[in-house]
Amino acid sequence: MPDADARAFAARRESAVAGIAATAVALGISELLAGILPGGRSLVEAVGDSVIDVVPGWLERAAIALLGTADKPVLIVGILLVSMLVGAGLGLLARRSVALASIGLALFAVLGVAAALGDERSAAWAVVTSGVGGAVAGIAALTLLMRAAPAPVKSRQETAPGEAGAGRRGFLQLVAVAAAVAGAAAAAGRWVTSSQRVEELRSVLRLPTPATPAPPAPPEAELALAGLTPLFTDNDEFFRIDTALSIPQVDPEQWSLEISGMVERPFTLTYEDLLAMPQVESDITLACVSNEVGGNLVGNARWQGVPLRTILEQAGVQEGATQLLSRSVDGFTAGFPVALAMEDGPLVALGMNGEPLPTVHGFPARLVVPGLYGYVSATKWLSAIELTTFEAEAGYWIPRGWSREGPIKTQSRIDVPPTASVLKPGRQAIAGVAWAPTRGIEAVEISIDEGPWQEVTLAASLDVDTWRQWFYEWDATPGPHWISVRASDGLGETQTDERAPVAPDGATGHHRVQVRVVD
Ligand SMILES: Nc1nc2c(c(=O)[nH]1)N[C@H]1C(S)=C(S)[C@@H](COP(=O)(O)O)O[C@H]1N2
Ligand SMILES: [Mo]
Repeated sequence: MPDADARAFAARRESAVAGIAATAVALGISELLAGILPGGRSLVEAVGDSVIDVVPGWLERAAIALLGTADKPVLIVGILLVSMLVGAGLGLLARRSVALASIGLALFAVLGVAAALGDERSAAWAVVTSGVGGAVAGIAALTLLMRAAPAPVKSRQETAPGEAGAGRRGFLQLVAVAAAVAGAAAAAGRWVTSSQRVEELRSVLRLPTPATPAPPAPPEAELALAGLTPLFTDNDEFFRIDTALSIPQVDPEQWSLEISGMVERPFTLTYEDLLAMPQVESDITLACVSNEVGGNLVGNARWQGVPLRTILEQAGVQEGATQLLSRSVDGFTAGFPVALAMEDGPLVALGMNGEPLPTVHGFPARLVVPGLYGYVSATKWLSAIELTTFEAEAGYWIPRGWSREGPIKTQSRIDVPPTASVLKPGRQAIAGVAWAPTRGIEAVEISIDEGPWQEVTLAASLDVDTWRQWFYEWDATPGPHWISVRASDGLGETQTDERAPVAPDGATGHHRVQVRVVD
């Protein structure tokens, strides 16, 4: 009966699908374990390496000639396809006996484990654990899927058509869940593996000594006062702003920076090219436009890199180019006036506080532009610099309600005493930081309880592009008090007390703390 044939075929097809899904779960879970276990090794990759080892030289050369650098991905895809074929076979076997198919799946895992054990960089227990974990997950998936698979031909004739339909739907849902689990586990495992690789490469990197080092920070630029923000922000403490859900893991050996658009000579720089160019070191305070008055989205670092101008001069900026638009590997973009890019100061930064850029701060390269908020300038995981116009394209945040241009507004902050402090009467330190990158800080004043503005003592200036510490010795009297601060920049402009929200171009207003002085 042709109808029965068709149903028998459908049942076989479902078993094959179940076998493929279960094998995918096994591979996915083994990839996940390989990623998170120290000394873990992708079994799929290990099999790939073993294949390369046994393939005759002429075949390997032919593959490279034919596929170029795609030879490895093609090999991995091949291994995955073969795995899926094996999975389909195991699924068909599972119709006879799930136990036999499970043994088959376990043997398949043993193959991967054997390949990975041959790799001296991997830890045996991690390899075995990921193999066992993958096999167990795959067997569990196969058992569940075979149980959910619509009934075989004979009994199906006894079930009502509606019921059979529901069984099929349930089965397909389970297959979809298995596929999703497999995909998510594999992706997570690969992500952890690549971040470990990038971290490994980064940790052995040594940046060249800068041709133009920053002068040592004058000791008088940093006041020894508990609670006051340090002059340089530790990399671990530096604020972070990211639009990407997961931090890009960029392999510097694969990375390059493209300079294109309205330039005479478009070109591409590798990480090695950048390391070979004369390096400059400079101290620059980076601030986020979203920093509220008194907020912490600001940090100061000693950056090392190649002056943006050097790169632009090499490319030859065409007349008519008004915007320097930078792109990140994660799709983020930021743009600022070309005129600013040609000034002294902006860097394609490779180093931060004496080490290669931390991954979260843009490794291997980012832009740092003194005087501009990060959202228009400080592209991390930089991938391209394009000379263009402001009309042609707007940076990531501009259509989202932020101003096209983003110069950093002068801000000042009270760090000591923190708001809501309870203090003893008598001599008390009031201290903080103030910044107006490119303009510098000329004066800082405080006001107690809305009284007259009084000048504070400024620490020595590190650089006009960085924040400046300040302090004041206060004779505290019992009672509640308000302390306000305001700064004046190098152009003589004093911070307005008018409050403005962070959008569209940065907050304004004076930072104020409330304290209680109790005898
Ligand atoms: N690729 C990328 N670069 C980016 C961002 C981002 O989300 N993605 N945020 C920008 C913003 S808004 C700021 S304030 C700075 C923050 O840099 P940090 O995270 O190193 O402190 O990075 C800028 N560069
Ligand atoms: Mo920002």
